[in-house]
Amino acid sequence: MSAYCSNSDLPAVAARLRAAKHLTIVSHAKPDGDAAGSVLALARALRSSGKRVDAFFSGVVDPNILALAQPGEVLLAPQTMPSAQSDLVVIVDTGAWSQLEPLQEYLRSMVGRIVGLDHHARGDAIADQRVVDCSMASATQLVVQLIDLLGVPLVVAGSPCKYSIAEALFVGLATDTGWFRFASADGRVFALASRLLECGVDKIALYQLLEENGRPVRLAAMARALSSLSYFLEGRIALMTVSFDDCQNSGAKSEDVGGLVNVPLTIGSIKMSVVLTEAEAGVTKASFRSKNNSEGVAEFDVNSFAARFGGGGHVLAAGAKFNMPLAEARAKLEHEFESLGAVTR
Ligand SMILES: [Mn+2]
Repeated sequence: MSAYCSNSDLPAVAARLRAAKHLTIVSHAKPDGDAAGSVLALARALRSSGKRVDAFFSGVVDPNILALAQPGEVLLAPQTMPSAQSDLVVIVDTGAWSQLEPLQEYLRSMVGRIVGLDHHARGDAIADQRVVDCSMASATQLVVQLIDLLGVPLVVAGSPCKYSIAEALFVGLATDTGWFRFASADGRVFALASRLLECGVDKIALYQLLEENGRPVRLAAMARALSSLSYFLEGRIALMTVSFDDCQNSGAKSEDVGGLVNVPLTIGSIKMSVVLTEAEAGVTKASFRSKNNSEGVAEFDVNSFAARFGGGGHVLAAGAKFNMPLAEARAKLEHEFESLGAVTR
């Protein structure tokens, strides 16, 4: 993989957006708050400056995330595919083929007409023009700069949208920082949060929608997952598994168990938490989380760890996908835990 970094800057990207008439905006599959917030904020800003914009969510979409959009405001891929007639595609909050599966063929057909805005450490050469800033806690911090360059206000008077551009930006900022708890929540994050709150963001409504609106099957699935808990490296690593049968029997979908991986980190001795989920037969997804030590250094760099399995993300939060059943993925993972023990103390 070649170095994944900026080859452009935001003013140059803004100029390219201004020149386009018909834009397509996409993000990673299974959009989280940052992916959805980035897509919605940018789409609304470009529409309000007179552009034709097709905004897409792809893969499995959590109904609470979908509720951030107005009915019909975003299209769902792969059920609907973007138009090849677009002048420009903007990819936000990812640059990795592995996260863009439902759109791969489309994106390959659009080579040379793709702009990327990302804050992840790893990615591929999909966008011919990209701005990658890993110092940003959320992609919406890049999107807001672009919107400012486009000269669009963060609250558009007379907009029919239930949530404003400012609220879409806030969702990305809040969710990617664990509602402002993570180490990534630095002064710039709070400065932007302050600006967005001044725009009238309803943070209570957003918190309730995204964090307090789960289904009861969530607790049933969590109980099963907790009963699968096992420890590695003298209790420093916690592993939970959600089997295909668990998913079938509990009726829980992947969006129902969001955040499960964070639960073991509430225990002092646990420095890394991993959840393996076989939501579809023969495909096992892994979520990795770590936390900082008292010096503010990651106990485990889960971005590099996930990269051993072809995944990635951030130092404290990453994911990977194994095209194999749960038991096989688990064996691979446990083998790598052993080598972690050898290199870290
Ligand atoms: Mn993000």
